[in-house]
Amino acid sequence: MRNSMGSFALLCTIGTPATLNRKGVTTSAARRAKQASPFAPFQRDVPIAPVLSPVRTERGVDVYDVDIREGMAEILPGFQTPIYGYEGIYPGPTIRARKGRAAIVRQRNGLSFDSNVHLHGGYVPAAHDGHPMDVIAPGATFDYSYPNEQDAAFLWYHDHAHGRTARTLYYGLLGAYILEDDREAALELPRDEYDVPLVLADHAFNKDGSFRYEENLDLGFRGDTILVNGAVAPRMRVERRIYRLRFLNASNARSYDLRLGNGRTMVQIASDGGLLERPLERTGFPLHPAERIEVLVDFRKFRPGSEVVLHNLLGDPATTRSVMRFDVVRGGGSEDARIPAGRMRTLERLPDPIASHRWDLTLQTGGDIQWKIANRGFDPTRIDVRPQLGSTELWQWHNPSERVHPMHLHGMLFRIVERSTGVVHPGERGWKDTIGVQPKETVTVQPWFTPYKGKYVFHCHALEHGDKAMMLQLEVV
Ligand SMILES: [Cu+2]
Repeated sequence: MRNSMGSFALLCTIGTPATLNRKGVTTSAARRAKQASPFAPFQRDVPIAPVLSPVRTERGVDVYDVDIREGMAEILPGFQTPIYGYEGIYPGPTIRARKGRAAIVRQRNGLSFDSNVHLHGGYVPAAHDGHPMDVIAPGATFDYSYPNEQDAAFLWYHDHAHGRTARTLYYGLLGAYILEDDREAALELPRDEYDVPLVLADHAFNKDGSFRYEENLDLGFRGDTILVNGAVAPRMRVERRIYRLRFLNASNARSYDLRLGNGRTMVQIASDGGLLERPLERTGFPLHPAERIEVLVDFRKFRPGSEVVLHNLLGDPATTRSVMRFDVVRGGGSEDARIPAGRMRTLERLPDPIASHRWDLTLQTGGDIQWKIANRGFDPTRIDVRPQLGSTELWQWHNPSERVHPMHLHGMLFRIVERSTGVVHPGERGWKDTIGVQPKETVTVQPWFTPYKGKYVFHCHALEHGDKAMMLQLEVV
């Protein structure tokens, strides 16, 4: 594996394999230094990835240039962490696009191994989807053409070269892609610095500050440190205003259950595929790998000086429980955004399903561990299902295993019809592209095979599972 990663082998062997383990720190010097531990939460302000500007506009199409390359990031104060990054940064720059205005993103592969780019959640023609076998060779470029004809949504872009995504995403190849539209604009939601993408990922570190990665095919990678936008459990200074927080779970395989301290409420307005029909007050929500949830938080309800911690109830109290903290400061001026009171949209009525498929999600043990779908592993020469353009089907994800499988469908969206474990929460009744299927659960979804014909994949977004063949291929005909 390492040989095929080219210079990655150099990057990941820097320093020693010993780790800075908070629980293992015992010397008195270390105790004195506790205040300065690079792993202590709430020490740094949350970084905000820069918004990428088009290099030019040709006949109404915005053209962006991105270099995929190695870089260094100061993730732990005083340490330099080698990464792979779009434009050499982690997370990569945010792209803000507008519905009805196409974009071309020219990606140049400056790495020493194949790479590609998948626009996760995007309605994208198959040739531009970042299919795992469509890769950009080292030194080559590819112009990804994004029509931006779908509704406003919080999409993201990431590497999808087959068999490597667990490492390449872990080492930094991901970024936010925010699509806006007129319907959303009419809702007068928070904008600019009050509209904040928050990219969550768990990591581990070697003593020299480099990322530590250990492959775990069964569980998927689990780190002992939560990063938000590339900083350890950071703080975010907030004015007494309404904020739009866009959460993305970019972890390899970790699921979160996010709660604000003291049972404070958030108003969920969107999921993977954009706005819900109605705003939804929640005290917390689960977030599985690759899922997005967008909430509004009204910090006018807090006094200046308030510190509001966002917890991960599924985390270890000693390490991965604290996600970030909102520090409420004075000021904020007059608020011009608002929290929608009623209907925000009407979800499209789907055609009646014309076929159904059951996909069993199983672990093959004995010999090589391999995750499978319907007893098959990924074979790029085989098409596993051929739905008709514009049709819908009922797909059952049946999970007899002990792991959560966040199942993702490329190039189109689906709705959740039924969960064998209970009711479908209103927060997941909007458009989705990824759904966490719990152990022993069967989830029925209804994909809408639109808007393009062509070859796409569907797979588990626990990255180690997808890399090790938990992926099938569909062709919309
Ligand atoms: Cu899986």
